[in-house]
Amino acid sequence: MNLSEAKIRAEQLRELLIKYGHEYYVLDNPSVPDAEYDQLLQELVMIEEQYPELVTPNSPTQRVGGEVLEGFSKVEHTVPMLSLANGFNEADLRDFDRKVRQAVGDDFSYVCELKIDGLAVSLRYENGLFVQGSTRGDGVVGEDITVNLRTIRSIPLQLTEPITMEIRGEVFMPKKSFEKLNQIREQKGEELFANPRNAAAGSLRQLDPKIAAARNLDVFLYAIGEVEGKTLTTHSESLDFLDQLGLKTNKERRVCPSIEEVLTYIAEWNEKRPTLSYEIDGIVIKVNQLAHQQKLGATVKSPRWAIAYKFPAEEVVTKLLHIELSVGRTGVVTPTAILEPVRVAGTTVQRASLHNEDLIKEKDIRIGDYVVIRKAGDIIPEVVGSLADRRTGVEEPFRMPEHCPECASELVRLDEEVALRCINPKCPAQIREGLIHFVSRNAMNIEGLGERVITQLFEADLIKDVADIFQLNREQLIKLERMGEKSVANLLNAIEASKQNSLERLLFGLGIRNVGSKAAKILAQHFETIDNLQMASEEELQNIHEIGEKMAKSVVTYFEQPEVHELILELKEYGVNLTYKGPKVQDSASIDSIFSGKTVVLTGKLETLTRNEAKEKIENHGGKVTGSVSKSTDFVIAGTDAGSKLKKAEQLGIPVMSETELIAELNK
Ligand code: 0OX
Repeated sequence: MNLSEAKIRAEQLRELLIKYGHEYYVLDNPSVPDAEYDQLLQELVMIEEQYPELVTPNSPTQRVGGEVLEGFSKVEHTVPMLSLANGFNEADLRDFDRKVRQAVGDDFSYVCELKIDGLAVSLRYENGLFVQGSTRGDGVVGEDITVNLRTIRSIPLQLTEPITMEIRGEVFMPKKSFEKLNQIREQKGEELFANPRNAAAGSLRQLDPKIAAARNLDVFLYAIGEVEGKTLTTHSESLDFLDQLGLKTNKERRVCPSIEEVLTYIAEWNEKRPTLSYEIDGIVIKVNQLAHQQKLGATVKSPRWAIAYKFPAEEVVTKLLHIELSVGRTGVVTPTAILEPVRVAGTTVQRASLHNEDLIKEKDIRIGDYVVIRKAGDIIPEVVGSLADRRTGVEEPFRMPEHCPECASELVRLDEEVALRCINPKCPAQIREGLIHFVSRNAMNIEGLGERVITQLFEADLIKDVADIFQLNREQLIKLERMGEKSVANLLNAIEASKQNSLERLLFGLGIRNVGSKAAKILAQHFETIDNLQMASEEELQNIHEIGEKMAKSVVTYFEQPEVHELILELKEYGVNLTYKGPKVQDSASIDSIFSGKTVVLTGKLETLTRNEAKEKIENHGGKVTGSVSKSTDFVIAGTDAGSKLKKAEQLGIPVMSETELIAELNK
């Protein structure tokens, strides 16, 4: 075959492969056997190998990129990706319906859609070509995962029209693929994914597109963010338009003339849910008329024209084998139900927290009982109650012990608390849990130093308090289980790097009673050094707006302990930073700036500042930066290529500033 023959054949093959691929992956209705598709694809691969100049970026052979990324870059969503408000029962839905009616009258319809339990993504097509795909992120800025999205066969690389648009949808992993993936992971001794949603999220987060390609992900598209040169009047029309462009939408959608039909749709799908090949966690109800959507608008977080009805969590019955006790960092003793393993919401559950003795009594849960289990928020297993009529007489009521299961000292009930505590400061369980907390993500964030390694180090007597972490050495670490030279080197680097953390991480990590991560930040910002904080009186602490009496007392009591003085000296000696490094704050009302107390929206590309820098600077000048323009916006900062936000600001008569004007104001 010469070049010109090859060119003609390659074009033919591409056309056929795109058609068959669309039938197979998008319409789920193939017209040729799989073997024929594979044969044609193979033929195209060979032609492209022989004549690399014939490869086009959107050839069906070009889905999986060869390079491994170093990280994902950030993508700003020109139209924010809002999330949905939730409803849990009929009353919530009728309430939603009443509010919609109040705003737009009675002349409208709803569209009901299955709520796919996956990951929201945005796809950008330019002149019909897929150019960029991103995650939702915080709704304003997401991550560029184009290379992974290109591997999803149901995402066309080219639309049927040369249109420029941005669309949203949900990437998910079918139930069967999830089960297969977990089976393989189990055989390889790898950690299992908790549910298809996590598996899909984990796959899209891979830096090597080959991994995502092997994961059999799929997509349903359900909204248009922006479109050029096309006027649409209803949501159902938009979805039909997506179909026409070759994009995959969910076919179970239904236009419902009133809330009554919406309720019928929900009841139907509540029954039919198990028959689906993918997971759904509810039903999305949207006002169909786009003009009405516009009129209803959105709150900061979610549109007022849509609501997600969430299905009640799946409940299953299993046997409570026994109750295990564990001692936490603060000495609280928590009972945990050990269950006969049971599948619920996609995973096998064998443990569930029972929280405290009162709750066990209230629910009349006895050891040996059959109990009802569900997952709260579809993640954390909980015991709903017991089935008293299935008792045989051998079940035993549970009593909390009087002594700590780890150190045997007497347990006490402090103040009015329901929890029982071990108050022995030398209790090994508390020390170990405290160390685990110290290195955790929101505290010192030492990667490679998780629960398993800390427990080993603690049991080998290599660390007794948090300061000991900073004098660990290679010889000690290399002896631990599953620790090679590389992990040791990485761990020592991570420990070294953590010494530079700003003070709030250390403060939170120390586990001072009542001081959470937010309070730690306020204290660090206010006092700047640990020495200043250590000298602060209760009164001084309480003078800080966000610090109450209880927290002030805990802080003073903590720093009065001689062991704490010693610990701080040791930390200093090891070179651990004990000062605050973040931005200084002032009371926003007292700042002399035009941004003081004002709400600001950033849009378009900034040239000099990054978005985060601009946000931080505006905040340091007492302003608040939000994602979308509304009547309560005071200023809009418009960079280049500013889109719909700028338009809206102009419509609402909100002052608009350029980046140069912003910088000038910030420098005043
Ligand atoms: C889903 C789903 C999610 C568009 C406007 C706000 C939310 N998980 O299946 N979101 C939406 O709608 C967006 N629709 C859906 N079907």
